[in-house]
Amino acid sequence: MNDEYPLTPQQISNYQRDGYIQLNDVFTGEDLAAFRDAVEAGVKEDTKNLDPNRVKGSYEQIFIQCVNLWHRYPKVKPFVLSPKLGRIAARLMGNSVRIWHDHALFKEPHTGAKTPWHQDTPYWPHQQKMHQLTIWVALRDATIQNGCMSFIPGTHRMFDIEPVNLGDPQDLYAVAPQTKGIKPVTCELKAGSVTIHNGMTFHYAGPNRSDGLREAIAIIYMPDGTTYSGTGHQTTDPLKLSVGQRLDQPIFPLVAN
Ligand SMILES: O=C(O)CCC(=O)C(=O)O
Repeated sequence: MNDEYPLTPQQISNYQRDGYIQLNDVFTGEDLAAFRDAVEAGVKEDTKNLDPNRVKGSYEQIFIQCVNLWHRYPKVKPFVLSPKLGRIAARLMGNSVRIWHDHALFKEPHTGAKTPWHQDTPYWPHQQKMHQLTIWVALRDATIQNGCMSFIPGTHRMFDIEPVNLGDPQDLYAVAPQTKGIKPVTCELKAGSVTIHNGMTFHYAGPNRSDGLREAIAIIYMPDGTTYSGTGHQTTDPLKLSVGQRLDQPIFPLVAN
């Protein structure tokens, strides 16, 4: 789990050009099994009191989302804070990186709705928005049938687009007409492989039409030195930060230089 992933200069420049990249076999064998078991156990515990027959709102139909599992589950923590993932993030970003947060994203069989096209960084209370990135780890195979990720290359350079409301999305071309004509790329992943996207890159995942859960955990990194913008977010609201304050509190640990 702590070995160095052999990221090549070509992969780094492809990521910087396209705003996303796929890396295969980042976790394999016992490490993959331990990571998956730990996240599955955390999601099970977090959701144990939910009524399976409840009426789900439109956001909840997209996926079961459990934020910051690493805070609550000691077996998840070494994976989320792993130097291996941190080094990948730091090399792609070209900066020291802090954890912004993690979230397990489990799309339920048959009922899991699509994840609409969106950019991430506009949702976050950060004053700098260019370099945040997400490592999205497939804990089981992610396929077109069960809702793997797609990306629109180059859209990480498109700023000033209104954030998409995931629960009530508008058509992509209404929100971002400048994406017309750019062909999306869909990335099927074997379990243990990852996609990595810049927080400004438009991405999407289809509905889960399979019989099993689509199980992924997304770990989000921000450059060391990122400062607070003052807008609301569940991770920063309890901290009572001032606008302009650095996000360097213990819940945002530095994981790689
Ligand atoms: O897992 C999904 O369906 C979407 C994930 C996503 O939007 C993200 O990781 O930023």
